[in-house]
Amino acid sequence: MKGFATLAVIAALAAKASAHYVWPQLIVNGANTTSWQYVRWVLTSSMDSLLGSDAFGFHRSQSNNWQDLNPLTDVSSVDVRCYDSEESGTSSTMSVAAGSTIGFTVSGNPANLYHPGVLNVYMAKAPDGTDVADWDGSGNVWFKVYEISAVTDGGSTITFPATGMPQVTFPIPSETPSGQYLIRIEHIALHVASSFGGAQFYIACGQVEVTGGGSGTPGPLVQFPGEYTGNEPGILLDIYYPIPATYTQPGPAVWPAA
Ligand SMILES: *[C@@H]1O[C@H](CO)[C@@H](O)[C@H](O)[C@H]1NC(C)=O
Ligand SMILES: [Cu+2]
Repeated sequence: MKGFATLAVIAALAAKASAHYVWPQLIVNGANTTSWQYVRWVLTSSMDSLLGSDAFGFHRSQSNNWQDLNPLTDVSSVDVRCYDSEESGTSSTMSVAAGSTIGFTVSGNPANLYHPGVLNVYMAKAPDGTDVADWDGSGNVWFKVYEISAVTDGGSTITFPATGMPQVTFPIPSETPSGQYLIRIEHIALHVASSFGGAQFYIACGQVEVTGGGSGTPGPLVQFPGEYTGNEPGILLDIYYPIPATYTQPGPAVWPAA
């Protein structure tokens, strides 16, 4: 009996897993690093709600993470920060030079950002004296360093340039002060975003130590949860009909201003 139930659950989860994606690898100096080495493990909430958090002995193991690629849909949850509340919430920290290009790879089936949506990358500096590995990213600490928005033309078409990307790369601003940071990437999939809570957030946080940094003052600073309510015009919208005439990217302006 128990075996049958377990098999049914595994089958259901396998079917679900085919629909989504995660961000397992930091890309540094043009090379993909080991999965989940510098990126914090992401949540396994559907497994937990179906089975209870201790249902499987391997619950906290790597294989479990790969079977649940589900997005976050509740932007008021603390998991909107790094989506890591049920895992260890930490990883190793990778050294990156200010001004260099880094990135995240996409894993899933298929392994690309195949949902239409927009992308943001935020950073947050660990408080002085705190190892980023021990820090949860709380407080008014996050600034945006990169975004890929939607392209509109007054209502004839809307396109999403992030769609289909197997990896996303972006520069660490050279003005970024040296120190340890969380770097948070999010793809906001908008294919079912016309009702509240329909937008799908694919989130992960890497841990980096910025070296050779500058003397900029990053901002504006925002907090997660808090920055999004779910009612923003760029989060709660129908992308199909009528075709939006304009699109408003969620979150603050990119730092530093171009
Ligand atoms: C890094 O991973 C991405 C995503 O899987 C892949 O598209 C890319 O080819 C990989 N790059 C290298 C250098 O292996
Ligand atoms: Cu999906």
